[in-house]
Amino acid sequence: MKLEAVELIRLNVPLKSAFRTSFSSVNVHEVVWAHAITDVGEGWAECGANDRPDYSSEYHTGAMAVMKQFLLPDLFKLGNDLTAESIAPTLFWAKGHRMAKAALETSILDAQLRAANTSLATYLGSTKTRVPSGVSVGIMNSLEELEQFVAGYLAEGYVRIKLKIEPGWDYEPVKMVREKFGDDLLLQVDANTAYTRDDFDLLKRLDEFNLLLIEQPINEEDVLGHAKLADYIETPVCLDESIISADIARDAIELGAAEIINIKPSRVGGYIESKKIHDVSVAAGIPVWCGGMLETGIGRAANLALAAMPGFTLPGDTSASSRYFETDLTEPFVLVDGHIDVPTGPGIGIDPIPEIIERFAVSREWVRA
Ligand code: OSB
Ligand code: MG
Repeated sequence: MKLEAVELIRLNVPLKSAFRTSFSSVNVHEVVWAHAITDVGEGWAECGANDRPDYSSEYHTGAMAVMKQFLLPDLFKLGNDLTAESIAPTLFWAKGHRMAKAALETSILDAQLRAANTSLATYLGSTKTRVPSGVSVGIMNSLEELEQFVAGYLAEGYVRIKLKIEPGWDYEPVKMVREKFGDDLLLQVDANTAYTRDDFDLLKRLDEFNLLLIEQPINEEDVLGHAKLADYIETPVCLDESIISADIARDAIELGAAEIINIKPSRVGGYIESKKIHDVSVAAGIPVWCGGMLETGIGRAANLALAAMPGFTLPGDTSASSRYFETDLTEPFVLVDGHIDVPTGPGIGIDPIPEIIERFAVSREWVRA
């Protein structure tokens, strides 16, 4: 196939309520999409970067700049030799920028699979037709507010609760949720690197709550620190930010730093690398689950295909459209009995709704061969 053009679309999508983590509080989710035009048809993908370099070093304006100046010219140069599988090797010389690369690879993979009439789930070797859905619950202003939100999500049917934590919002909220909602609730926490090696005793106090896991407690570069923590506490240590490739995943597992892995395709450079991380983890007996970046339906559809792979044995942050959005940009994904259906159509299996793109788009720009 051949890449003819890519449209980069920036959208500002309002959230139903502010989403607060240890690194930011967001009311309007700023989104970038790649819309690929090839000789065999079009494809869509969502870039996982945030507007600021707060979760990773990547950010929207930077991701778009590297796509325009370095990544896209190389993909145009491939001419008729372009395949989704050829993209990572072609762009290997460019260090980092995995979220930018993932957006381009996924949009072209979507076009390739649509043309072949194959779903992304089939391409990845996924086996499930629906996946259990967890929900990520932001840091709140009070325990009362947190209790209301958790009660609401459980009433909707979410099968697992993840609480965002940070110093000062950890032991008490976890204790409250455990006491109010019972010992059977699947409960985990995510610190987004907010702690340090000096906080191990504090984190050990969470052992009494029988959590499924603690996600990325300390600095993403301190993989050895996570191994030391994993030795020190009972709660399984799960890595998110640290795992940017299958090589790092292999090393983190061998070091004992990753007892569980959160796979986010955007963070690791796409779905092909995600599958490698899945395979490395399964071979080592490490459970994986699918993380999220507040994706609209375009990103969520592809994540659901990944989450349906056999090694994804823990519920993901693959929540329904209504978790974050009053209006999604695709047909909404709905929660049924705590699960979401995996799209079965060709490619990512869903299309954006043009009128809704128009409503939320702040800029649309074409990059041509
Ligand atoms: O660390 O998993 C994270 C959202 C933005 C950036 C990082 C993270 C998150 C979430 C929410 O926890 C995941 C989602 O519901 O999409
Ligand atoms: Mg996380």
